[in-house]
Amino acid sequence: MKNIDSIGHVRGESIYLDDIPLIQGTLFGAAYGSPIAHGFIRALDISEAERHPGVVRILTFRDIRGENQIGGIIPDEPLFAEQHVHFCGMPIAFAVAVSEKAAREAVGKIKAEIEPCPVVTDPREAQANGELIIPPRTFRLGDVDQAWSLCTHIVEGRADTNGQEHLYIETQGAYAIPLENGVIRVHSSTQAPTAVQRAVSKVTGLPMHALDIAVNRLGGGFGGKEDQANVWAALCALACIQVGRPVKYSLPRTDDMVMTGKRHPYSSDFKIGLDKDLKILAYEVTFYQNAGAAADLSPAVLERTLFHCTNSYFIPHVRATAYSCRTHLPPNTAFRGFGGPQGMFVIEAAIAKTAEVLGVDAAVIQKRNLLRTGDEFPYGQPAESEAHACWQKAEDLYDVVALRGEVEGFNKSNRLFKKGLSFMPVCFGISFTKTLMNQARALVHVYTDGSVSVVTGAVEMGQGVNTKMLQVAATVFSIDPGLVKVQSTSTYKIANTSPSAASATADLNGKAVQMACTGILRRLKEVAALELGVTGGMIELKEGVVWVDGAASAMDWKKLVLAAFVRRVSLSEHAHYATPGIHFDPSKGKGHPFAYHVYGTAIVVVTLDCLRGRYTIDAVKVVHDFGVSMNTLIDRGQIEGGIVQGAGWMTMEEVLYDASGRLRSNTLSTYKVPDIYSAPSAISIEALHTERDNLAIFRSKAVGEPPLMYGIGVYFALRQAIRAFNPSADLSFSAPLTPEKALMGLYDKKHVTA
Ligand code: LUZ
Ligand code: MOS
Repeated sequence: MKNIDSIGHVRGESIYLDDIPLIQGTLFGAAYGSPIAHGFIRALDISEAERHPGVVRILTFRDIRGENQIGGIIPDEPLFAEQHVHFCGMPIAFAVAVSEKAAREAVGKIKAEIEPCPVVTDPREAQANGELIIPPRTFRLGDVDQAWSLCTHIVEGRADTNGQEHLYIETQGAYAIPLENGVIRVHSSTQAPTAVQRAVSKVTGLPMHALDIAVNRLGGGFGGKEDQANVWAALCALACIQVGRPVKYSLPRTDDMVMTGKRHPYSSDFKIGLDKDLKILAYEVTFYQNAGAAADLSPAVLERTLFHCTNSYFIPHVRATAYSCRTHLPPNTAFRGFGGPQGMFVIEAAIAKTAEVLGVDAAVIQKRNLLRTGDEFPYGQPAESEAHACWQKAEDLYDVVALRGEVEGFNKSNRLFKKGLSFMPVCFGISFTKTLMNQARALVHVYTDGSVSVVTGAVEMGQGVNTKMLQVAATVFSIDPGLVKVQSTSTYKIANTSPSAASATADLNGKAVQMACTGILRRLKEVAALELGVTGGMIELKEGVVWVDGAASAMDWKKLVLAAFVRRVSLSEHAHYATPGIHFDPSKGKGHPFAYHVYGTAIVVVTLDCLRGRYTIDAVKVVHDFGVSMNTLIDRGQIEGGIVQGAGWMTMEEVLYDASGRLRSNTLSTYKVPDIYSAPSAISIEALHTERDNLAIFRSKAVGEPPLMYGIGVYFALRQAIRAFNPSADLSFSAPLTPEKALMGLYDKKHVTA
């Protein structure tokens, strides 16, 4: 089934925040962010801004009625700076005016006198200063210290990954509207309506039932709107209460890029030990996460780095330590993969370096150490592994022997162009690592004409979750999908929602839809039995018709629904789903946190222009563990998008802060994401069908985040190509591997003088 939104999107009819028709009297906001990264406000002059034509109010922390606090996990993030500013772009004031233009002009007239303080942008420096968001976390398996003595080969090194701008097509924003009875409705471009509701409640002092947070759809989230939509919603709601009029703020791109956090950059040290057969025995890793100036979701992201620090491999002795380091960057936040990609990059770097030192193919080490069913992850959960199956199927299906032959042949016959080939296996755990977040609700109504309305806490952000929810309802009822509408979510319709995140949205909300529909169906079947005078027979609904004992009856769906209504039987159901069987004890670092894991293997081939440092991604060939995909079009779209986004992170996207903590890559001319010319020339996706029972909705495994990590393979394929040109190239593990870096790597000193 096609994504139900596709027609609305291509016709421009889909309604994003900025498409909501304006209510008369709407005012527009613009935030004034700190011009420097660290300091103390000594004076704030808003008088000129207040006099600017069209300006209605300039708000500061003094206008807050509740608490000046929007921190989610840790209360360490004021909405407005009071004295202390700790990142560039931190909101200090909010101008409200009759037009966007007037609001932005007013912001330009605000003057802050800020006494500057030293700025730290490097996580290792922050850690050395004791600037940690939370105490260090460690995951342990086996006994690493003992294991080194058993190792034949021990390799150490350092690996760094940079941040990543979410670059959702729709920027952040909110639109707050006063209703009657003291209620405020906030339209928000958020992945987390309830998180917005909590933040707005805290800042305004209004109880949660006075706040309807409505989300129609997002033009992309990628994690950037899991926690960081709260700010704009809180600003607009606060202003709305203060002036009694609707207030909207839809961020200009540069404001968005400057004021919001990104994927966490990490700097890491690794030590890996192998026996003579290249079995990895021990792995020790230390992660320095650049959290930025406040906690935001950093502690949870840090934890997922630890969960995925051994990727698809079984390593019997592991010690992984992670520091969440406070720097003076905007608070970094969730981004597709949520710390997992950062952890996986380091183990892949450790394996690549080992392979280089020993002069063996990295794929040999990778394959020899893949997880097997029953192997234990460092957090205690046993694996139900598809790692070998994916790898082997990829080798066979894509004829790796021939592929390698082509790469080697090409490299022999070309001096200034070199190809590289890498394998990237992926294993990603599905569930929020915070167990309590793994719950969802659905509300289903069947109307007397037989049409069906479904609403859940799921936020549609382009990932196709509404289509999947529709499919669940249509499948359970066995009716034409055209009879089902999926409504947009709001906190009045569905309460206490978890964010649409962690790849788990379709599973959690889909299960709730399944439960709600099943409840209604059970009652409908009872009605059918009464109507048809059946006792003890088997009643089924098949393609809109009631069947009795395997034979179609004269009663169809519409007649049945009407009969139920006449008999005063409820045609509505609200269901709650909580993932069974998961638990995790963070103090021990052990448990069974994930409902299941998604596996896959990508083979990546690149060509590097060794004169210019430019490169192309020739092919990404994937075998992906879908379980049983319930929507192959949507799932393939997610995989293609994930690969391109992951490759962008690894190659060309370069978030650049200068030493004073100012974002230099703050526009689309200085921050480059993959376009059609830099996307892989070919992406092949083959399914590993796994019939194993699992907790996924209709056994269709989650697909949002795992494919991003296939993109990591691009980095290592490029490294292979560089070394094909210059075997003694002394390359650091530092992503992104931009063409500039590739060029520098190709021509180290030795090579140039040789
Ligand atoms: N968000 C979250 C996530 O709050 N917890 C998670 O475990 C998670 N994992 C992936 C993406 N977002
Ligand atoms: Mo996310 S990184 O699943 O919001």
